[in-house]
Amino acid sequence: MDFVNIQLNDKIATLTLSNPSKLNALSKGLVDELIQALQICSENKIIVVLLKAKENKNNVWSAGHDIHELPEGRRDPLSFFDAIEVLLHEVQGFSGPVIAVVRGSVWGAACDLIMTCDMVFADNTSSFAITPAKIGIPYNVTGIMHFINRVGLNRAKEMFFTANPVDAETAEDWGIINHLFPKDELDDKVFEIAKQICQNSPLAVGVIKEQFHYLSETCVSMPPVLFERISGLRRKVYDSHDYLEGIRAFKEKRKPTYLGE
Ligand code: YZS
Repeated sequence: MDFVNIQLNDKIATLTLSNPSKLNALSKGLVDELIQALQICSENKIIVVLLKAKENKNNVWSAGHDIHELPEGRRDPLSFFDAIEVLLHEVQGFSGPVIAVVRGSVWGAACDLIMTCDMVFADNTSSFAITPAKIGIPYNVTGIMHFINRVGLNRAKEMFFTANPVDAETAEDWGIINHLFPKDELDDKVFEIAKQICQNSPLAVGVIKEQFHYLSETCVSMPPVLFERISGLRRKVYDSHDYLEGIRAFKEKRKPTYLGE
């Protein structure tokens, strides 16, 4: 694979995002490989997947969606069958725990990926930002639910409205991270936890994971009309001048000028 490194170690697999020159941005190429890597893990009866990212000089775990690949308007940028969304479904549907191991900053869709993982362990260089408001993107319903489920309504609003990175200590306090470990101990500690999980019944672990998934999804019961209204509201954003402006400003390395239309 070009962008993902796979290491299989008995029942534990380590998948490493490996495109440091692009700050491990979630390009379609990288995401498709990650999906393929999870399928390889299933075929090899892997119980625990550790998700890591190759370190880079910018200290970025992943810069999120590759902004150059976002559609330029008139199309939902985060729809159900887009690669990143498919990846999130695959992580949720994987038969055992997928554990994120984080050093450095995590942005946008990569932060959603982290929230979708079953557990997150990190060191004190980590930070977590969800940035659609900064770029002018209407976020999708499931993505917003991932954040509400993990950090609660108030903190999710703070993360989305400010788009500011949440530092490691706060992230541990808010429950984004299960545990912070010292930088040098992070890998060994997480591997020990993975080994412990592998000693338990894989069938029970897998079914419990599925139950957590269904139970967290059933928190919201929404009448169809409300769901359609949300789709309409999101469309207003991705059909707007401001949607194009956010993406173009990023590409042109300038501050966006939003008109609110
Ligand atoms: O100038 P070159 O060609 O070297 O490219 C620069 C950046 O343009 C590029 N780059 C990206 N390219 C595509 N997609 C990205 N997400 C992305 N991020 C960065 O990488 C080269 C190095 O970036 P610099 O800015 O020079 O590096 P640095 O000063 O260390 O800053 C690193 C960060 C990560 C802080 C900075 O690049 C940044 O703010 N990037 C955007 C992070 C972000 O907001 N990601 C969210 C993308 N959106 C999503 O995932 C969702 C769709 S949403 O927006 O809804 O949350």
